[in-house]
Amino acid sequence: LNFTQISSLFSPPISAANPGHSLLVRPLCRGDYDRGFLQLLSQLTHVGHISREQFLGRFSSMKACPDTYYVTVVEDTQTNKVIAAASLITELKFIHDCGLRGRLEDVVVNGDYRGKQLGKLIVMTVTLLAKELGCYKMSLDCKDKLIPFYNSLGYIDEPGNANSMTIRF
Ligand code: 16G
Repeated sequence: LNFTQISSLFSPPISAANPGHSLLVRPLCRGDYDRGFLQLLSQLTHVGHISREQFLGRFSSMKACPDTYYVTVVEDTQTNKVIAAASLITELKFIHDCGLRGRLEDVVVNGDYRGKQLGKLIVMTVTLLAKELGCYKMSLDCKDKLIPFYNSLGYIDEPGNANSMTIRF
């Protein structure tokens, strides 16, 4: 997986550097509290009522773990809104020669922006980042209906290893 191979997945061609008119791919920043980041996440799952202080506190806690939380967003600079997001979380391991595992989390695209390949773009951007950081694999959990989407981007159910299990608290 390299930049050329990734570019060939997009038609018309877009990239993290050129995501489309008035769009910008960048890391999450503190000001995104006011750019609708949490409202965007609520299109994925329950978010709750998070105050500015809570948001900034969580942001600082993530920053305090260097090289771990790569929360990536797409901003529409015309509306000043965050309209897509995806996170890469890296996990330090002993296995795989003290390797690094990547986890793809909290992928969401604003429903009003469907059909612009932004889901593909943001997932491939953080996937390539995981590779560049030296992760030996990247994995995700998703709803059944999204399996074809992730398959199209190279994610597979590994034979004999395709179980995702949960305990809810
Ligand atoms: C999906 C997300 C996961 C998110 C979860 C929230 C991806 C690839 N997967 O599984 O990151 O945390 O939904 O659902 O974006 P929950 O509220 O049921 O935990």
